[in-house]
Amino acid sequence: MIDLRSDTVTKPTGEMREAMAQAEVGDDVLGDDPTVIELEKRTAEILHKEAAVYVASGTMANQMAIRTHTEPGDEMLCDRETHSYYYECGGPAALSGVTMRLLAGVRGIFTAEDVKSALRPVNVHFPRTRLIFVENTHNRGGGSIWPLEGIGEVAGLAGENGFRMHLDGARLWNASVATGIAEAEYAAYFDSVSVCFSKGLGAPVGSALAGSGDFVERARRFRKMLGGGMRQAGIIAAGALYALEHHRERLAEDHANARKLAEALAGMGGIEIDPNEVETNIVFFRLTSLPAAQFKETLHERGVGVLASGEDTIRAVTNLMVTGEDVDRAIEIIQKAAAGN
Ligand code: TLP
Repeated sequence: MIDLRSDTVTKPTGEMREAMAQAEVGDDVLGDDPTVIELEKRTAEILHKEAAVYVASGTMANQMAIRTHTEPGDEMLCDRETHSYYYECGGPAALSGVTMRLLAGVRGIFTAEDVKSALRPVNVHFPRTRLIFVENTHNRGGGSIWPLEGIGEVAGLAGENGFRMHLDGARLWNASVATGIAEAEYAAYFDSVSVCFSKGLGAPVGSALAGSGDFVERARRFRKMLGGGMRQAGIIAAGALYALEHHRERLAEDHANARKLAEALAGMGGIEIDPNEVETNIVFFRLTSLPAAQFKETLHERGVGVLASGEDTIRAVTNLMVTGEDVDRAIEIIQKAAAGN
């Protein structure tokens, strides 16, 4: 199976398993798991933040950030396709009592002008806008990368209006490798940043939420409240630490594979895609004559895993388990299926 459903499907490598087997552990809720401490320290260092907390998932990191920044009744501004709105089970409403004001970004990227048009005058009727939420790279935007300048402009407005800024950086690693802009340069504009170890980096479990010391201390309480206090978590943190140190630079291979796939798809009948929009490891394409659900099934039967992300849209994500030769093979299989053979 050439599994392009997501970059979450990766399995730990031999070296990663070895690091996990050898990991020193303790009780992380009591604060003495040395491997978790090391992972949190290293993550904070890379992002140039005071502190970080290791959590079970990207969803948990985002939800903890929203809960920590807001009070019930507050409003957050985000793109209409953002992961926290689209795929987190209504978490902001359920867990934080927060409403989401959706901005019409382009491929997940909104502008300071979009934020300006959502500003409210101070008035007793209105919810308090508290948080601006950015996703970089943007999943449903097709792995799109936010321009640093645009982030700066949005952050400038946030500063003027007393809004907090959160970055869903599940794939911030991909943005940095693709642009050469360090993770910390992006992170500098945000009060909090979530990053995932279990996507492109290939670790089996976990994400981190980083920010100021006070912010992370408060977020830790919400992690406990949500049942996310893990005990000998060093076992999984060791996999994350290994991935953090060894798998960031290789994301360039995933990007090259995604680009190769996109360019081949662009030449196929029955498929619409602009390969220039493929900036990192996520490839979305549209089928002009076949339903996506059926196309996905056909590919699955022939050994290629993809996701149907809409009636006529397919998502393919390159990852650690997929080689250049796998992509060549996937291209052949997709071409046949798209031609109805
Ligand atoms: N994305 C998953 C699915 O949930 C769609 C995927 O296969 O791409 N932020 C972003 C930008 C994400 O893409 C994801 C996961 C998360 C947060 C949540 O991470 P987890 O799955 O660890 O909760």
